[in-house]
Amino acid sequence: MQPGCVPWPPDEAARHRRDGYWTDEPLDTLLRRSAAEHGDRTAVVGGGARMTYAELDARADDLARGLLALGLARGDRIVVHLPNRPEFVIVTFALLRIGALPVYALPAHRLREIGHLCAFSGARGYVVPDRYLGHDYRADARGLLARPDIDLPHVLVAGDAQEFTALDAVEAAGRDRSGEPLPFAGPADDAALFLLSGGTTGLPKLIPRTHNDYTYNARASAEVCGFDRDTVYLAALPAAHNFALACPGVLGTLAVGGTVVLPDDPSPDEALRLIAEERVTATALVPSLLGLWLDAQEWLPEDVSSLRLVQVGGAKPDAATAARVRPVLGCALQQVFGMAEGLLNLTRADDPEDIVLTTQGRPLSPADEVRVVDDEGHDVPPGAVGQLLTRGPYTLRGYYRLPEHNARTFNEGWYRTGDLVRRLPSGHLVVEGRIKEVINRAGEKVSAEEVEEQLAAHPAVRQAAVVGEPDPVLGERIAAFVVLEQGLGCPSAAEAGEFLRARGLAGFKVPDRLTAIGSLPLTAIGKVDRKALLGAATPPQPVPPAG
Ligand code: OOB
Repeated sequence: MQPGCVPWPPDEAARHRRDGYWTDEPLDTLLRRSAAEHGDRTAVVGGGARMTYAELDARADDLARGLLALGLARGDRIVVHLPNRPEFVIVTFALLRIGALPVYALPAHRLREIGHLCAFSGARGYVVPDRYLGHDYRADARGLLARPDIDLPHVLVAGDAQEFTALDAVEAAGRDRSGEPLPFAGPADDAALFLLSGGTTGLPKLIPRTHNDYTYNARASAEVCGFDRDTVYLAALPAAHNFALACPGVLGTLAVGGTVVLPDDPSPDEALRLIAEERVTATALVPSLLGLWLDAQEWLPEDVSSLRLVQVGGAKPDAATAARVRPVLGCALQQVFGMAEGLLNLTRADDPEDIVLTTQGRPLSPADEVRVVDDEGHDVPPGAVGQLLTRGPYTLRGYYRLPEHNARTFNEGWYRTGDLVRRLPSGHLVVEGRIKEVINRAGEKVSAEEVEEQLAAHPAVRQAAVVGEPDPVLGERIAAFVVLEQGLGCPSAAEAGEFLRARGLAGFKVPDRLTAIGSLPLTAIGKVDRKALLGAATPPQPVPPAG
């Protein structure tokens, strides 16, 4: 086991093997098998090119040999900061094939998040595009190299590498070594890659996903979603996020011989155009993006007749938006309540319509264990709201290198999700809220603590508290409350945003609203009373005109 990772207890591991959930194959085997079976079918479309399974398999091998020649080795952690481009897929399989572990950053992350990921994981490599959506990622690399606590021997760039190493050149060097043996990519109960947690603490935590658990995650969700070789999956969300990576996402599609389509930009127009052009059959969206797609399709319809399934998850959609999917897009809706930590809940194709519209699904696996508990950890009566605890064949047993946090978050393997749910007799879950201090802004998870810490660094701010207030489009928006230093004026939300971006914080964490208050309300035990702030966050109702 990779040091810093927590294994499943031997008896549970034995049970998951016996029951067929764990097959002891390295994760990259899913591409090997598909390449053997469907070599000349199209695996990936994107970046203006199409790649067959045979080509993808060969390119991943070439890059793997090139990476070995560069000096990367099994067990190395590599921060992968790539948007949805074919390189994302090639780099993923190349790393898996040499036993190096991708640490997946989101394209929107900036120097602060990336610096933490590199330092905390002890990364030996950083993989970036040259530019994406107006941002120059090579500048981030320079920022990292300037930090004394980060020793990053390899920066690899997809595109114009400038002073760094071009990914193309590494691949070409590997091609010259074709035939040289690749190391064994397993063992399969070891970590294969790291996902980022939605973040309750100041900085993202690393979630080790093993070959066994993640292969099962991808294959089982592909099966539940009816994916097969005729599936054309559009990765509309970042492939670096669990939902689009393996639920079933990119990996689930490749496991069954389907085609993955990677859009050049994340706009609804580009996505709808690609659906028509590539005859896309399935995709995954967060509720706010779904709303934009529905509006766009109503305004300027594209031919979306190929669509069979739209998954929506990451946050809870309102029932009215959910109900528009069939009439506007002409396909089935599936709700997905998942987490990078593991457990996935999905509605099924044969669920009654009201279940699909109003619940967030039921667990993927017969081996998923779910409890709903009160504040004391006792199971609540059937149908009552409580915190969701879970364990199972693909839910982590501990975050990477955080023993103290793990001691609080896990109990006999049960992971405390921080989500409040209600369980129906059918086993479907309805998400009713959360107790963790996370803001879910358009499906992106923002740690209140992290934004508070960063705001408090502003010279005019003595104290800051941040809450998620309801928003009709985003689900929640970020509302910040600040207590000012004596005699100093309050920065506007735009100024505060500039300040936070300049500190290297991802743009999606910047407060949408900022209000100065005299003091922060406290609870009886002296913690900041977020509920009271939430009351204050609701904008005053406009007063109707007199008469
Ligand atoms: C997905 O994963 P993460 O790790 O970004 O966020 C997990 C958290 C959950 O604990 C829950 O608080 C929230 O996001 N969430 C939902 C939800 N899906 C996720 N809340 C309400 N309704 C839903 N449908 O977000 C994720 C991972 C895999 C598949 C889908 C989503």
